[in-house]
Amino acid sequence: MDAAATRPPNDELAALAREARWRIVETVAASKAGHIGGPLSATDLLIALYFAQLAIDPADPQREDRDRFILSKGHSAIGLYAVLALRGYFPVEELATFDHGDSRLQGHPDMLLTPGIDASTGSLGQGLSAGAGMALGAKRLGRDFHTWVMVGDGELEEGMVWETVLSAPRFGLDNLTLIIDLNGLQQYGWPAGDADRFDRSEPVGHVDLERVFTGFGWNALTIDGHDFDAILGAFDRVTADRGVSGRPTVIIARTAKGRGISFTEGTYRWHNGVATEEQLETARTELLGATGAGR
Ligand SMILES: Cc1ncc(C[n+]2csc(CCOP(=O)(O)OP(=O)(O)O)c2C)c(N)n1
Ligand SMILES: [Mg+2]
Repeated sequence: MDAAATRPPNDELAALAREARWRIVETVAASKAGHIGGPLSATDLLIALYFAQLAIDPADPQREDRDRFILSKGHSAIGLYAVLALRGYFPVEELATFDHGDSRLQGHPDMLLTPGIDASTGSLGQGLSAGAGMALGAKRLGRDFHTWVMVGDGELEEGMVWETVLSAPRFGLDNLTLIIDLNGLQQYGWPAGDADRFDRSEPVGHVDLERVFTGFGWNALTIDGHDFDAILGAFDRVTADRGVSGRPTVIIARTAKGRGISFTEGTYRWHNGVATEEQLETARTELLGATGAGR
């Protein structure tokens, strides 16, 4: 199914994103371990991809001509699992097994275990190379699917990312799109000086990413990664460009780490973490309303 042809209205996407955010924080609390900040910054982008863009069929996760999505920032797996569950790949109740030894939903995505996962990730830096391979394979075999990869901004410190940034335009991969979840924070941060090891400064705050990617031969768009009009507009430009420019596109999505919950938003302290009962109640009220009616 081509999701772009039958897009839900933005308020529906926003409601799904609130539900996904609730599932993320609730699931990690129940499993007593997991990441929060990265999954929450990526939620709106993931919802937009899975409900309004990707040509996929949850009933047939291995369909050959499906669009591919690789969560290169694999530590945000619970965000992807929540969205896959809401999209119908597996029951929402299965989220309760997250990170258990015998679960299909491991702490990092496993393409051999979980329906809907196209690449196993978690060791940062590798997803874009895998995605370029898929996109190149599609070109060589004359297949019409699109490959999407999401990286974190801290992940851009991994050298392997740049090997593919350099080579993808030479292969003419206009069927490959990179989304950068530019939330301004990683796990710790850069040292400000000897006395202060962790100043939590932006990983790539000193870089003009649009200029860098354009210089390497990519199309580059910068958007607000929490604004569905902006996200879908960028997706439309990617679609319009397929088979036209011969260039891959990067969508530089400005986001907030921990987005959507007052005590997690904008702080490295919730890179990972387990909410208390009281914090869960706050999160539920903020995301779903006092009655949970937002669900
Ligand atoms: C190769 C590698 N080094 C270190 C880690 C540990 N690690 C997990 S998440 C993370 C920070 C990632 O920051 P960013 O890419 O900005 O992700 P986000 O802010 O979206 O959580 C680190 C260092 C890892 N998973 N892989
Ligand atoms: Mg980050």
